[in-house]
Amino acid sequence: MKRRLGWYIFGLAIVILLTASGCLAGDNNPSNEQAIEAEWQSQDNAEEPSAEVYPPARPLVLGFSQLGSESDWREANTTSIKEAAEEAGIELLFENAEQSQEKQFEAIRSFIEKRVDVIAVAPVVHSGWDEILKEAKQAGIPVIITDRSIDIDDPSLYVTHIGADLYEEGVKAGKYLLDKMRDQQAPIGFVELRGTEGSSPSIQRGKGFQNTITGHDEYKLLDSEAADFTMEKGKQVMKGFLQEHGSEIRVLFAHNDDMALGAIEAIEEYGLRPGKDIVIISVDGTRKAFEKLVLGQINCVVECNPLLGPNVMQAVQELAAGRTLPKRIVSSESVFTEQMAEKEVGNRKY
Ligand code: GYE
Repeated sequence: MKRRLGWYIFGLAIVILLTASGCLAGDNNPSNEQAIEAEWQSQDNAEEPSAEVYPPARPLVLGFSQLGSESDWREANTTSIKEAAEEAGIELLFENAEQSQEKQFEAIRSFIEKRVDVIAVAPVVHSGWDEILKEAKQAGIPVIITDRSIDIDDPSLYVTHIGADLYEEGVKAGKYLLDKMRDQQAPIGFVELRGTEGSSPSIQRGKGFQNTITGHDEYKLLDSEAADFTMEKGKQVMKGFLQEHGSEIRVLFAHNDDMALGAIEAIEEYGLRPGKDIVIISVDGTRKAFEKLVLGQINCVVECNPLLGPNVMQAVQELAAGRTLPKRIVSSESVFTEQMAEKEVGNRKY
């Protein structure tokens, strides 16, 4: 009897010991780290969102490659991304490439190395993304393209593109011009300040505008040059246009507000009245451009919304929950004329 009791106590002690060390818990009760790993693996395989694995047990990590800081639009975009990440409780790794695609590649590679959950890229130029996105895909990290679009053979290399319809912005600018100048005498000489060479907003806004006025033979393109979306370069290039073509220039189409603001300075210094002697159309809708609209120094601003942060963070969370995103998420935008400016200027958030 005594011996049996002895064995019983011995056995009980072993069971207690093993339970405390976790050995008897087996696969159904993994350690914390294993649990997180398992959670993410099951999300990877999940077809449908699964209630048990979401929200995850740790903050999501987003690597964001911003293309630069060339304009007020870009500043607003960066702020929006940072604020929205904080609000959503997403850990943000932020890299500014200062207009270099090579630096964007480096940033993306560093995100892959750090095994972030999602990568988002605002691509400086339209082409050349195939190889780097293959690297991300091979690492199993989903990529969101935001703001500018890319030209790529295999669209499975990114999950979604969140941003404006840049071609449509050019169309809107062209339509405004046709309406504004419908009673004017030919020829109507115009100049164009393009954005960064090879960037999708410059390519697409330019095409949209051109295609809209094609067939209207009263329009004569006097000059078109890239001014990198900056105010400084906008002023410098406009100065050159004025020296070359003087008062033949009756219209300026600037691919963004910053370049238009620079051009306004050049036009005033040349002794002409912006918005009167030269009709000015630009894109973005920054507060500074609105102030010029109110003064009648810009005639039309086509809106392009930089506040994409909340959309990007939502996409990150949807991906983490295993949901499929639409391939294209387009932000909605308006057109503002001088007449509307006074009422709207107070509402501008950027
Ligand atoms: O219009 C311009 C900026 O990519 C849509 O980039 C964006 C453009 C924006 O620098 O101001």
